[in-house]
Amino acid sequence: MGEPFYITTAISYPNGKPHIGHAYEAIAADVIARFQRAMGRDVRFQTGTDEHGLKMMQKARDLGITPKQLSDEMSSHFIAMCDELNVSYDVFLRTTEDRHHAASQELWRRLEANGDLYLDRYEGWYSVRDEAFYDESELVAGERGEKLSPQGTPVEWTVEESWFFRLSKYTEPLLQLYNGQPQFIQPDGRRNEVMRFVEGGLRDLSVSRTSFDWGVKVPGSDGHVMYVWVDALTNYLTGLGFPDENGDFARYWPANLHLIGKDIVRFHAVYWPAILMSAGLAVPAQVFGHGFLLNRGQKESKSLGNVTDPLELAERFGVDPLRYFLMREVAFGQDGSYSPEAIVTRCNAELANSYGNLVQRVLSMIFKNMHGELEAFPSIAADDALLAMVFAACREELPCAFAELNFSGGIDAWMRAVFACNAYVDEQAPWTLRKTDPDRMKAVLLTLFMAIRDLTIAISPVVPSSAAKVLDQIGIPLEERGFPALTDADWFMARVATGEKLGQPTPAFPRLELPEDATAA
Ligand code: ME8
Repeated sequence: MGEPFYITTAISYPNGKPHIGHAYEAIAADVIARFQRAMGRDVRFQTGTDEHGLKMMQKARDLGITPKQLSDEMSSHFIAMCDELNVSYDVFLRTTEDRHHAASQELWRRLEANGDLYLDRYEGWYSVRDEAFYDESELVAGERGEKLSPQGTPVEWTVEESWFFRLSKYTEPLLQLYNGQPQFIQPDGRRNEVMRFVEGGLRDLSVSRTSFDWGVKVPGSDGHVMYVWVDALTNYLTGLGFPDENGDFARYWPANLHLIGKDIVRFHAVYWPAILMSAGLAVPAQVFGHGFLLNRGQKESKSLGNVTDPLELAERFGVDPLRYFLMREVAFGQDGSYSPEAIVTRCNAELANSYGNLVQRVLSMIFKNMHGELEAFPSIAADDALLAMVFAACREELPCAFAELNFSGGIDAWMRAVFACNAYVDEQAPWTLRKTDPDRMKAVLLTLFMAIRDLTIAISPVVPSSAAKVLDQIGIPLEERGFPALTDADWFMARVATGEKLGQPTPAFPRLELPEDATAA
């Protein structure tokens, strides 16, 4: 078994159906999980839903149902979204599960045993939408002069008895963590923001609520439920079997990567490591705050009427084109914009025309002109140069970029290799060689066959079903579809030795049509 790799997404609030931001995060995490598996790692991939707190309670009240009914109904949409988008999670965790309550209470006891919890009164601002406490100094003025959170959400003055966590005690240990483990918060811009916030000094954090009861009960403190973020963050431990520290926990903790959006970096990069330190547990290797996805440059909101159902997009354009677009178009870490036109333009130019056509043309020519038969062939310098270039892109450039979560950069290197293959086809003109030099035509087509296998393995984490379709058609065994297989110099002769012929290919990357109702960009 390979070295363990534990990756998590944020757990989403199921107070409505999933939106495009949820799909974006799930897809990005899935690409990482599939990439790491293809690199030979033993991946554990967890996602889920964050079902407690005031936001859920208020939404349920508005709908006239219980918060449990709301979370049961809505979490099923999040599970369906992951399944539909081919997200290969190992654990889908719901925070209303009994095992999660038990894990959160055990973590709480540890903070208490370490002397880090005390009872006091909270007086301050709270945003239900962000489920976050804010200092007066952080608030901004709204259009009508009203106070808003730094995220632009309404805040309310809250006064209640509350347990506090001695966050202030962890100011120095946190700064040491950021300095000693510079990759802990990524990208760098977010790291700088967090460091400035912590350097300003930390206040103790209110970690329980008494004005409602939809949450995990505080052990031994009647009337208190945990602040929703305390139990939410604990999900990363629950899914590994905590408080049992053997088994999965021993194997996968600390996490290699918490993948989250930029709005919740503070919870993951400040509160979470402090809580873990207090509980005597190791801190994760990295928290990565990705950017936000905007609809034609605008934030989606019900009032603007521009909320997109990610499953509708997947249905219109296909799951793999949507995944490709999201990973290719947006520089990961920065905000990005999408529109139906942009999806169609990008996917048609790259997936359908450049790569899909290459695959379809080459496999058709092998089928028609060589009866689908593969055989040993003498290569010339141009063939070797092409394969060396493709190999470097697929085995070095793309994996190095993906390991650093630079997806658009990795795909860019891959695209350059696809372009090189297309230029080679044009230069070598196998359709002319068919008459003038049939042996040379075979060498050209078989060189391209080898290149297609490499290109397809490399892009598999991004477009898993379409890539599998190509690899099935060209007869690559399941266990030879990872990155290590690319270094196997004898694979082609082994493939020839099977004697298996190629059949008539069916296109794996069809061209997309812009739906008629799509408005102009
Ligand atoms: O924050 N583009 O849940 P959530 C990209 N329950 N990502 C987006 C986005 C957008 N437009 N909108 C939201 C929560 N996200 C908490 C997390 S974790 C212990 C608890 C991202 O449903 C957001 O940044 O509001 C977060 O990472 C995830 O979607 C879930 O957001």
